[in-house]
Amino acid sequence: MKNRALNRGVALITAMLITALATVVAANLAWDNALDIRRTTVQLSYEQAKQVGFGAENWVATILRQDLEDSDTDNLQEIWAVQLPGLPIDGGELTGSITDLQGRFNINNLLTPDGKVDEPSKLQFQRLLQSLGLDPEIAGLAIDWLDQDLEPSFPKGAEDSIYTSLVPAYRTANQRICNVTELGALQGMTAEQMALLSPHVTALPGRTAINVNTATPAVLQSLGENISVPDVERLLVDRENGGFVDVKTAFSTLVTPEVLNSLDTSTSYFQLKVVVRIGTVHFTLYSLLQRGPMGNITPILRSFGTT
Ligand SMILES: [Ca+2]
Ligand SMILES: [Ca+2]
Repeated sequence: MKNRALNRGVALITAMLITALATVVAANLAWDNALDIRRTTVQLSYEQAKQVGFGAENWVATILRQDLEDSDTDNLQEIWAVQLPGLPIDGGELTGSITDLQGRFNINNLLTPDGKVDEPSKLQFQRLLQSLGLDPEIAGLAIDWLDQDLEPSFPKGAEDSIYTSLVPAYRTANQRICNVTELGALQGMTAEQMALLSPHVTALPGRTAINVNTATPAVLQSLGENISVPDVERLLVDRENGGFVDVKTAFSTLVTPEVLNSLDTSTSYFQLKVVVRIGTVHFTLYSLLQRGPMGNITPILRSFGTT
């Protein structure tokens, strides 16, 4: 009798243990399953958002191609310059904007094609820094970052001898840059300084002209030593209705002949920013688009983000 009761007790405990184990295993399986479903959903949404982003890039290419057929100049009253309002898509929405990058100062203009310092561009960059309340000597640091030699600019420059002594140590690019965020690595450059500078600078392949129809107010002021804030305000009003058509008429009394030759009324480089939201997934596509003389659009640099 005693043995039978003991056996029943053991059987009961074993049954309870098995039930408890089965419950734990089932709960784990359900948890893993839920995570798998979540992961797959996010991955699918991300891929879908990416494809929507590329679709938007294609759409923008059509807009820019058409723009070239319709007009000889590029200005802020044109269709491409209008911020796209939120557009509903399956499971989310799409927003986007196009920026004319030739409305900014091209950092790569600091060097001539043969790698020497381009003095008029250096002076212009110094004026731009000054008008933004930044140290004009940042120009020397930027030139050292780009130029091939390891001789620091005077009076303020920095080459590998400075950067390799930092923690962590790094080296100068010593070549033209393809992303202005590289300027964040310049000696002493802070995030606050970068935030002030970023909207007014760009890094485009080779030397490029500045489009006076889309140039930011600070870039307009940097074009000449004697351009005042009221001059900039007048220029902004003058370009409100379709922009300048003739650069010479509008700028010959304000800038030097060298700068005048570097101005234009149209552009070849645009930056597209597309933000796609599908469910809880946010996908951002930045695409640098080059528009050729026949209207062919080539994406030459893409970067992705999740904010
Ligand atoms: Ca145009
Ligand atoms: Ca250098």
